[in-house]
Amino acid sequence: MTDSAYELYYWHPLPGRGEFVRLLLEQAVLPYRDVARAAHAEGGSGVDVVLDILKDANAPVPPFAPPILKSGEHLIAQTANICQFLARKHDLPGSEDIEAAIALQLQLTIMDVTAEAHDTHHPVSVALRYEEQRDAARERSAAFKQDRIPKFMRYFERVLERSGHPFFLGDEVCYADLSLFQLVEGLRYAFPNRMKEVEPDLGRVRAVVERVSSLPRVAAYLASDRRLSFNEHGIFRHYPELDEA
Ligand SMILES: N[C@@H](CCC(=O)N[C@@H](CS)C(=O)NCC(=O)O)C(=O)O
Repeated sequence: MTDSAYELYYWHPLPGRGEFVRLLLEQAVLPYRDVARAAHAEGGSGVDVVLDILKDANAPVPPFAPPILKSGEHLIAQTANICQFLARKHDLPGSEDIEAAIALQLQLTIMDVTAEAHDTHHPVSVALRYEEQRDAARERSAAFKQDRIPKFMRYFERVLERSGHPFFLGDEVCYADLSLFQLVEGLRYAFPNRMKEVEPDLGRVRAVVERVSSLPRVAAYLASDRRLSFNEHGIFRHYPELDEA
């Protein structure tokens, strides 16, 4: 690790929104310390370090929620904002002019559907356990599967069709492509039955997912123990009763 390494703060062991940032850091080969994960590996809590930084009174602009990227003295939050910050700072695809606006537009849309995926298991309140809002979760999941998954995914399919390129912005992968991969993988985990029904119409989206997973750095990351598997504490959760027809 170098002095200039970023610090990433995200609840461990949830992949959650932290994973969108990790994929970008890994693909761009930007050195980072996964702080909560490191604390957990050292016998501490993967939660307390995040709570501590949320309370950090010294930050000029305190973040509201993780993921949080520490860059020098600054704490940067909001997943899409972190992605754009890194793209700009390191001159990555999707960092300039109109492309910057388009990459951010796509990333924000991915974050919208991600929030809706979260709300399928927590439709009433994040302060309640899933088991306390199961009936509402069934209702919310039914609508998400019926209307929202196809609407969002067909939108991404349409964007890729118009692009006419292997990725959203052209021949090079941008952070929104990496996040599309994570979104599709998350939805496949959470709603495998529904995704099997909608995926046949999503040839371009599936091709991007395949291309992203085959990028050498992403492939190495996915095969490493740094990659966190989806689980029932994160955003994309698999509850069989919510995936039923
Ligand atoms: N819009 C924010 C949402 C951040 C967010 O909701 N983070 C979750 C974890 S994935 C959290 O800890 N939220 C705490 C809260 O909302 O009180 C983003 O995209 O980063």
